[in-house]
Amino acid sequence: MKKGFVFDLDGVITDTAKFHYLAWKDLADEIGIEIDLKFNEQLKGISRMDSLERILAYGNKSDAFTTEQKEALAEKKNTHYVELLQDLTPDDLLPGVQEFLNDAKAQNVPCAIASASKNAPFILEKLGVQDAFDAIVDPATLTKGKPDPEIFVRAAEAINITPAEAVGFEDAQAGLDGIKAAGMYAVGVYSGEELHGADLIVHHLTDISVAELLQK
Ligand code: GL1
Ligand code: MG
Repeated sequence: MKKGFVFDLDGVITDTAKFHYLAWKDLADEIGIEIDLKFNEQLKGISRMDSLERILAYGNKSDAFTTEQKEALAEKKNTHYVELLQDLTPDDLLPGVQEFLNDAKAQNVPCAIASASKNAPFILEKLGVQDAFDAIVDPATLTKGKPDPEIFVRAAEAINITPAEAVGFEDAQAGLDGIKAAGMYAVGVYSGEELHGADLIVHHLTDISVAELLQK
């Protein structure tokens, strides 16, 4: 029996994964590195600085910038990304999310956010669902990023359940690996790329119910 839900944000609650891609692609272009959607899969779930490092390594430019320059590049990407978020509204919740969260609340099932994004609180507010979550793990307090299970273990702790009592939702392979390594039941939210190791794959949260998942 499961007792709580742990959600990734980008690509699970809302389609902000596309804005991250746009902002990273623009920045990469500017420094002469061409990235595509296939490469972008490797960035999903990965923190801002780690994403930048992966892009630089991909373009053989790992040593081309100082730490200060890298920080400025990451900041530039974020400024662009935050601009792209300005028009987000509750209509941008992915199909079934609002209903699923309402249902969880009605049944007193705690929900947490486990996202590497430092913009998570801002996005949840824009979407009008900040009150649906009992906890948001602060990614700045983590020692390791996804696929390490740390963020998922911390999310379960924050809602007072064990990882074995949690169902985790992810659209990225690194996240799914983290959920499984934490010992949770893993729901993969399919976004066009193959996902491995999920206990269940759905296209949208409309495909499953709170009651059904609590039985897992
Ligand atoms: C960071 C990265 C994004 C993405 C998210 C996780 O978000 O920059 O590309 O990988 O983590 O979904 P942020 O910059 O908002 O902290
Ligand atoms: Mg994601």
